[in-house]
Amino acid sequence: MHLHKFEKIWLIFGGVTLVAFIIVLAINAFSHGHHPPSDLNRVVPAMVDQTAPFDQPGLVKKGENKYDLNMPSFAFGYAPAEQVIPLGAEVTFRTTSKDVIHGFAIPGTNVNMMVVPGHVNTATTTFTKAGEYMVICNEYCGAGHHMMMAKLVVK
Ligand SMILES: [Cu+2]
Repeated sequence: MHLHKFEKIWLIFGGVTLVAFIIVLAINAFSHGHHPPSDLNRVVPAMVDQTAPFDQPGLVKKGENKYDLNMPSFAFGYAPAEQVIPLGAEVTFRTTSKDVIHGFAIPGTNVNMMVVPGHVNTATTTFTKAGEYMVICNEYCGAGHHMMMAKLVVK
């Protein structure tokens, strides 16, 4: 089989690029210790309301300016629907779904989780700016998806 010189050059370029990509990916994954989710935090979706800490949704003080916010997700909202957070607080959001897959995103922060029934998900952020923040669902979950939100007031 005859290959034109330019075809050979592009094939070699493509192959080298692919190998370089895989090497960078492997180095990155091993150096940062990336691994699949461990499934350690599980909950029965039908029992969320009876399972701690979701039986008492809301803010829990954990230390000096550190809080846990236990906030179960459901069609179509979050509990509590509105929460006041002290300015400067480091908040660990903990959520799970009572029914279908939901999203849990807070625009303007690093919080952006997929909420899968049966699994408990957490994300931590620090609120350094006062104001109102929205928790929004970014996974289509049904007819009321566009109204699925909660309000966080940082002051
Ligand atoms: Cu949704």
